[in-house]
Amino acid sequence: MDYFLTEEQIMIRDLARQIAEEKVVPVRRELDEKEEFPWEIMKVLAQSDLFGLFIPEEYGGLGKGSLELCIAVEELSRACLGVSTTYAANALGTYPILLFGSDEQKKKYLPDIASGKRLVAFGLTEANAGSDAAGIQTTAKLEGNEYVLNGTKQWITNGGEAEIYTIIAMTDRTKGARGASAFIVEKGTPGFTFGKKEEKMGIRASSTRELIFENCRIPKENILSKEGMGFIIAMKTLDNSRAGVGAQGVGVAQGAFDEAVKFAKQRVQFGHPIITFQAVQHMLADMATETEAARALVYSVARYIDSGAKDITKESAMAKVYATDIAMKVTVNAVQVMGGSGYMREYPVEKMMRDAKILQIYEGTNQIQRNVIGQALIKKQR
Ligand code: COS
Repeated sequence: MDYFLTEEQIMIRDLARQIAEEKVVPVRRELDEKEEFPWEIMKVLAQSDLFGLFIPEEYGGLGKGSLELCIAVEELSRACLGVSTTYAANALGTYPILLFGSDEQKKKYLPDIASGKRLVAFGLTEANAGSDAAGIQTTAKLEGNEYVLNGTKQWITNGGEAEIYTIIAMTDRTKGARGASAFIVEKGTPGFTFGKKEEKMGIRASSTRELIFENCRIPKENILSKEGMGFIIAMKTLDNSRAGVGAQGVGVAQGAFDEAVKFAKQRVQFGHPIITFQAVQHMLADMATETEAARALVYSVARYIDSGAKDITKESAMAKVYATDIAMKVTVNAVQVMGGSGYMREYPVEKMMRDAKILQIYEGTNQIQRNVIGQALIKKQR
């Protein structure tokens, strides 16, 4: 399919693909087995300027948009979702600053993020606030010139490894969603520590930790926008980021599909390569079609975001839910096409299947995405 990418977008795709093939594929199994954070690969991405893709030129980035980011995320995901999650979560954590930061905050933080010198993490989720994002209990209380943070964030991607954290906390619990605010917190601030690294089913190269705030004092200038804007900042951040999760789905589906086709051409049963059997062909045909459909939707939504459209909530949710449901289906079927071999660690598809599951869960479960789309449909009919 021709997606009418510009020469520059093709260059970004080829660069990310080359890094994925040369630097990620050879180590992905080891990273998964050892649950090792992919610092070496992050350094390569930084040297290749890929951290600066979506950051404006005036803050040291390349000034590209959501489509370029999705293209890079897709290529990395084709090789390893643990690596691409680390990279994509950095963008997730950066969006609050990019969308709501003051010029001063942008000047202070974005150049280091664009160069890959400092990683970012987004802290919204808590033990009792997952789908119910407005239910967070971490508090931020203004005392003189400082906000004092107390509470614990759970399952934070890049936790412990990142140096910059965008945190949602309640400044006024009585106001519900309208009582939340967003803050920038730097690693090393007294009162800010990390819990143990979580042991996960998949995306094991990525780091997932608790963030613990105990009377953590930050300058009051570290608030993003103003008090009460935290929930909106979180929602707009997710609106911008969810197309990227869709791109992760497209990438891992493509990776699994490629493996399944390669295997089906080589594996001989009943005297013929199994790809000549219609039962296998039909599975591969569906996998190819659905992956392409997911890619078309993700790219369209990314272009829609880049057009400056104001309301992207429904479209982002659509890209996320469709592409990640397809990713789960395609990776499961890649294992099925490859049979016993697909189930073995010697081949990469069992990892892809384990990895893909998180895409239906994080950045809003796929049930929440359907709620978001449903709510948008109700609003439109009013
Ligand atoms: N953009 C702008 N504003 C938004 C918005 C969006 N995408 N979504 C909601 N809002 C606004 C609403 O308009 C409402 O404003 P008012 O107070 O002026 O009416 C306010 O925010 C509260 O919205 P709502 O009542 O819809 O909030 P709910 O508590 O019902 O929650 C969902 C809405 C479920 C959509 C939200 O909690 C959510 O996205 N949950 C999933 C969280 C998630 O993705 N977690 C993953 C972890 S982060 S990696």
